[in-house]
Amino acid sequence: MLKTIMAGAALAFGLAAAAQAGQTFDAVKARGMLNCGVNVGIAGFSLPDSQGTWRGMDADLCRGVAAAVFGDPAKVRFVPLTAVQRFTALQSGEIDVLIRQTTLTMTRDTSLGLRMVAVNLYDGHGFMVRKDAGVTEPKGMDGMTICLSPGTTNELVTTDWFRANNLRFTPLLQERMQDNATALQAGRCDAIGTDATQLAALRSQFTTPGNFVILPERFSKEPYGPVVRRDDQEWFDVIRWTVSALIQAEELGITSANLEQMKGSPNPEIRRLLGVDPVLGNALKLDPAWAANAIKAIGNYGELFERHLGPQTPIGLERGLNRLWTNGGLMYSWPMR
Ligand SMILES: N[C@@H](CCC(=O)N[C@@H](CS)C(=O)NCC(=O)O)C(=O)O
Repeated sequence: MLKTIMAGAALAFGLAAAAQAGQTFDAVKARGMLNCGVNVGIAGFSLPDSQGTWRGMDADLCRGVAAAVFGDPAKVRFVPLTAVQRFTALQSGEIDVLIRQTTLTMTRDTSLGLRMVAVNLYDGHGFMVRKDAGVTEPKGMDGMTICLSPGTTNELVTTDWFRANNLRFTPLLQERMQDNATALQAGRCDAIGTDATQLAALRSQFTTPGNFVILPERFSKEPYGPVVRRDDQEWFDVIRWTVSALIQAEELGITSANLEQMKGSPNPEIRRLLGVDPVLGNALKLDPAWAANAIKAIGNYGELFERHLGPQTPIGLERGLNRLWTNGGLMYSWPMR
C-alpha cells in the first residue's frame, strides 16, 4: 500500500517535473529574442524616447535579462501593455516575462497560473490632488471624483480606504493612465489614485506640476516585481537571480564602470558573481558571464534607480525603502553561492 502511494507520488512528481523542464527558457533561447511586457508609456519605467528607444527602469530590467541570457541587451522586443492586458498577455505566451510596475499580491501569485518572482521596487499607493482643492489631510478627499486605472491594486486600495473611513468617492475609470492625467489637469477628476512613484512620474510631465500636490500619506504596500508563467522553473530562476545579481552587485560595490577591474578581485563573492568562478552561471545553465553582462549593460541596482527615478531625474525620488538593507532599506540579496 505504502509502496503504491510512493510510486504514485513519484509518477506525479515526474510528470510535473517534465512539464516544467525549461519550455519558456528553451523557446526564448531558440528565438534569440526576449519578449518583455512593459507599460504603454510612463516616465522612469518604460517610455519610448524621441528615437523610439524604450527608456526606464522596467525597460532596462528587460535588457538586463536579455544580457544575462544572450550576452546582448539589445535582444528585447518590448510589448506595451495596459494594466488590464498584462496578465492575459503572459498567460497566452505573447510575452516571456512581465516587467510592468506589477504589485506582488497573494491572489495574483496563487490564482492566475503565474508566479511573482522577486521585488525590484518597494512602493505604496498615494493620491495626487489639485492644489486649489485645499486638501490638508486624506479625509478632505470626501466626495471627490477620483481617476483610477481599472485592473489595478490602486482601484481596490482606494475603494477599501474610503469604505473603511466611511467616506464617499466617485470613480472615473480609464484604462490609459495618460487619459487620467489629462482628466486631472482638465478638472474632470479631482485626484488620481495610483502608486506614489507613478504619481511623481506623471506629474513630472504636467505643464504646470506646481498646481498639483501628492499627499504624503501612503495607503498600501506595493512591492513591484517581474512575473512569469508557472510552467517553467528554470526560467523563473533566471529572472529571480538576475534581479538578485543587480542588488548583490551594489552590495559588493560593483558598478558598470568598475566591473572589468573587479574581475581581478581576490574576493570569492565577486569572483562568483562576475563569472571568474563559473558556479552560478552553471547553476542557471547560462554563460559564466551572465551576471557580469547584465551589470555591464544596465548597472547595479543603485545605478538603475538613480538613473531612472532618483533625485537627479525629473521624477526626483529618494531611494527610501529601496536603499540597501545596510543603509536602512529593504534591498537585500540572498547569498549567491
Ligand atoms: N501597481 C499596480 C499598477 C500600477 C499601474 O499600472 N498604474 C498606472 C500607472 S500611472 C497604469 O499604468 N495604468 C494604465 C496604463 O496606462 O496602462 C498594480 O500592480 O495593479
